[in-house]
Amino acid sequence: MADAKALKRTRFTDVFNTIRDEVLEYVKAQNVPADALEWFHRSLDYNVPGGKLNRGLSVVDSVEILKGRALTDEEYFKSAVLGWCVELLQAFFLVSDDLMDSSITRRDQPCWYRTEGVNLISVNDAFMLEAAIYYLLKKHFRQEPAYVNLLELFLETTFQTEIGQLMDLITAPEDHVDLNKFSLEKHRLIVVYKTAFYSFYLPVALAMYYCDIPHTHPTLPTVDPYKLASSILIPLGEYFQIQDDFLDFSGTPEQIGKIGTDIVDNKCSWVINTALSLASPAQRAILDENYGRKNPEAEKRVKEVFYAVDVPGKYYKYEEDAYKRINGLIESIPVEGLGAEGQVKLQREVFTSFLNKIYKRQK
Ligand code: GPP
Ligand code: MG
Ligand code: MG
Ligand code: MG
Repeated sequence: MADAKALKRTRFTDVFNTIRDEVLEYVKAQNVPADALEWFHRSLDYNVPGGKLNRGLSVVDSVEILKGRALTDEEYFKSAVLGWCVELLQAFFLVSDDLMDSSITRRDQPCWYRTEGVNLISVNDAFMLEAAIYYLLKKHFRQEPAYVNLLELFLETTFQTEIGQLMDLITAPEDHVDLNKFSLEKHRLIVVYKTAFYSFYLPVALAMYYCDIPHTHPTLPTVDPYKLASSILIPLGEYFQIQDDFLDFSGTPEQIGKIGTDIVDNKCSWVINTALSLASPAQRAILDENYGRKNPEAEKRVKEVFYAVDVPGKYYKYEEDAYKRINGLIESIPVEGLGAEGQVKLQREVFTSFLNKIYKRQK
């Protein structure tokens, strides 16, 4: 089992080497100097392949489940290219997010902007990671009927994520802490936009477009499979970001590969919102005085309140409830799949496979 997983990763990572070289070839053909080419090469290697690859692999897994058979080499390669496009989008977001969140480490290494000689050049590096997506889409999908759908999906999802990031940032001003501005409703809105669309809906919808699943069909006039997919994947994404918020506070850097910054950054996270709903007036006063302050002692006092009101207990309960609720949503898809006769159908397993990748995750 573990071996099958490792093999899957290796096959997928092999495709990264191919697409990275294609992108670099393109840049080289513009006659850019060797130092610029080498810089972009380092940025790609440093920022793209080192994560858990859940999003990228989910594109490939979803295509396989939808087709209901092993993929041909060409189908595998193309699905993997789409998967790497999602990972490139993620790299673009993370390089930018770490700068905006003043983060220290990511994926067990210093954040890119903190490495030797990079700093604000990372803004341009992030743009180039994004641009690589559109180069690859054009190169590999220009001739396919799904091309415009794939393109629009990347563009729309990027916009949604940026809207989410804006809400995340302005709800967490650096110089003014006001916990009255936080609420679980606000949190939900932020995380759906900043995380759920790009991390969950995007990989599955890409797989569906690649398999030419239509939005509507004469034999299913009322159900749009993309809408149904979204109605499951957005709650799944919300659950995932709540895990991210919880791990930011409770996980060790060795475990999660990054140093949590949410308390110091004054973030409207699930953890602070949960603690606010449980705190006594005295505990509330400690949170008001110490949350969002750039000092380790204050951060420690906030964490003590989080433990005192048993945020971890609340979280474990939330996780069980979310798992059950999402499984219930998945059951809204007919057992035989949803779609027109004789065409590729949306299957429950697309969602259970994604859910099981993240259930009880520790990093
Ligand atoms: C996760 O937030 C959301 C993103 C990484 C999207 C960023 C979007 C941009 C348009 C830049 P997070 O800050 O909680 O993630 P992490 O904990 O990994 O830093
Ligand atoms: Mg961050
Ligand atoms: Mg952030
Ligand atoms: Mg986080």
